[in-house]
Amino acid sequence: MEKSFVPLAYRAPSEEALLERARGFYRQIRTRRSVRQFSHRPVPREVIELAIQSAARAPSGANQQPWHFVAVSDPATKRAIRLRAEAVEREFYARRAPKAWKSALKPLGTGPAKPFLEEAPWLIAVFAQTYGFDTEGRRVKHYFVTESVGLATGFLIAALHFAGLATLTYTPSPMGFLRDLLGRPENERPFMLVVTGYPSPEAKVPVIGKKPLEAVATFVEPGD
Ligand code: IYR
Repeated sequence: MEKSFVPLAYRAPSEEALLERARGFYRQIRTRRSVRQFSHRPVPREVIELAIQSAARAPSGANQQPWHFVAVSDPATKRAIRLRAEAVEREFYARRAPKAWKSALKPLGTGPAKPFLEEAPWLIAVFAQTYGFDTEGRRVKHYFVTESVGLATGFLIAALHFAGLATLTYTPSPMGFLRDLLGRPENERPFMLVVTGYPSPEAKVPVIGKKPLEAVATFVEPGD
């Protein structure tokens, strides 16, 4: 494709505004929790459309945007997803999961029952396109697919959280069934299910901690 450039539309905020906005975003995002109990209360489709549009603004390898989002509110489809997912989870908890994995999950209190897959008004299945097609229908290799789709999914849950909804990133393993169930093509692999809606008024979340800055970041500055 012929390259063409335009000036970046950008106005630097003052340093004061920079700090205020950085603090504001952190204050918002730090309240995000993975929620497993949802209200049946419907969420307008436009909210989901906007969040997906936010997700699709994520950077991606060679700007190939190797993702597709299937937003499901249809009860019969949600039920079908739940039934398939619970079959996978029964196998996971009974046989597939190594002991160490199960003990890592203990604090979360998870198990094979996944009622949230029917309770939540929307399930957003995120697909990763392992390759694409050019205008002549020839296969095009995609670069950094996992990184790109991970970024888009991060944008998606941040957008939904910012809007005021609860989210759960859910990955039944294996989850190949989602491709068949949702009729997606061969070049797409299911990446994650993002469950979203209002939390149930009864929703409880485990008491867990997040690592402090010193544990997750190292700064290398002049004079160090
Ligand atoms: N998919 C299972 C197990 C599970 C795995 C991880 I890694 C989690 O962070 C949480 C759960 C389940 O959803 O129960």
